[in-house]
Amino acid sequence: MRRKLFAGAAGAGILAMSKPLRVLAVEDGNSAALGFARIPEGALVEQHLYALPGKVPLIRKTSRPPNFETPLEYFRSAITPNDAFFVRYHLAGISEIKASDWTLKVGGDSVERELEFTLKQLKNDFEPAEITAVCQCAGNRRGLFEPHVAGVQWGVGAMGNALWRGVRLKDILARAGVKRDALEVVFGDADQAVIEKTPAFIKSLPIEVALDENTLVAFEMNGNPLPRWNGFPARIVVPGWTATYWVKHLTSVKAVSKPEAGFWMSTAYRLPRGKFKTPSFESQVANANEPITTMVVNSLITSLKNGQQIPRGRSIDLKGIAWDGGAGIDRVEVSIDSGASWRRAKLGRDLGRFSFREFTLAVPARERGSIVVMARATSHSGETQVDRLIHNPAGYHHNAIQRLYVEVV
Ligand SMILES: Nc1nc2c(c(=O)[nH]1)N[C@H]1C(S)=C(S)[C@@H](COP(=O)(O)O)O[C@H]1N2
Ligand SMILES: [Mo]
Repeated sequence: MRRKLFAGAAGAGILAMSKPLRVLAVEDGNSAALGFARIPEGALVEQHLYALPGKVPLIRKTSRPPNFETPLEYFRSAITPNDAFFVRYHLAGISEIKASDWTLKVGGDSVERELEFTLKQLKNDFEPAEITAVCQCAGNRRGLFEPHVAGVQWGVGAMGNALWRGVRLKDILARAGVKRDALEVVFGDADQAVIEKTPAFIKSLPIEVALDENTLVAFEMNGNPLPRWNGFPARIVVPGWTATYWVKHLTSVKAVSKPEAGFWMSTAYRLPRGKFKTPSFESQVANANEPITTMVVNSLITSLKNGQQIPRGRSIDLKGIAWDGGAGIDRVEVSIDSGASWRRAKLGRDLGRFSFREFTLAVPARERGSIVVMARATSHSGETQVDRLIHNPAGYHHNAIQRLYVEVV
């Protein structure tokens, strides 16, 4: 397979190809504008919109590796457009793979036989499968953590929701024959570290999650080939699980009988044990910590900005999206009295339990003064958003309830 680096080799790479910088208006991604506490100095203060090739201007966090966040306005509908979908990479060297050169290798000590598939074979020889699912970085909203934690200082847009289409990973693995001793399935690895010591981006999933009928090797997103920044030509889609497992530019799948021990499993993307009620990735649990797994329930108000003025007698039009780790959204409640009382918002069309779910509620603005507006999502499993942030060292799972102030004038 031929590979070409397109983003890391030269510092000028992305910059040279991109449209000119545009300064982002303060309110666009600013945490205060979204009703979260003021962020530490330097964290989200400097934000610029920047257009990678094939993308609309996104909020730039870092250029090498490319980390770009989706602006709020694109979350006003349940499906995130491909050209506005966020971009997250750990390593600066990203492979540019030609579809005609690409193959997927299937192996590992827990398969009966090694196989290799071209894209054409995957498309022609397997039953197609599709699912609408949220791809959310574990560190989405990290920049809103107080106290501050290190890492990419994401605002609210390190996520997106798309219709993914491809084939089931379980069907691919079945061709290779999975042995009884299979413990995990390991995914790699197309990115190249520019600094040689950085370990390759390799992730694994528990065998039962890899064999779940919803876990896909996807080639399409919203009816088009995956954008190159989002994993062209193929990526893993693990509905409900945080996006760290959604390996892009997938080239290899291995069923193995021992836990994957690389840095990206053993050290990165871990949570203190027992802090969250998400399922455990049992073969990877250590004394103090365990890998992050599924997403926690969350919501985002997309129709209001902090400090927005609303004429008395009009209504406060509350709109937003809610999502969780796969139970599906049961309800979104809204409060306009700092959480003293709650009323149910109307839910939008159900695109499946892994999708964003829109919500709306119009509340009459009867009296002058400032109002605290909050939205709280609850999943079908009864999980609800937290009042206070659950702190953890790497800044994952921020699902504290948003508080926006609006002025009725
Ligand atoms: N090849 C590759 N795949 C990857 C990553 C990466 O660095 N390299 N990062 C993961 C993480 S942490 C996230 S949040 C998602 C981001 O997906 P996106 O860039 O399509 O939005 O990709 C995942 N897959
Ligand atoms: Mo991530």
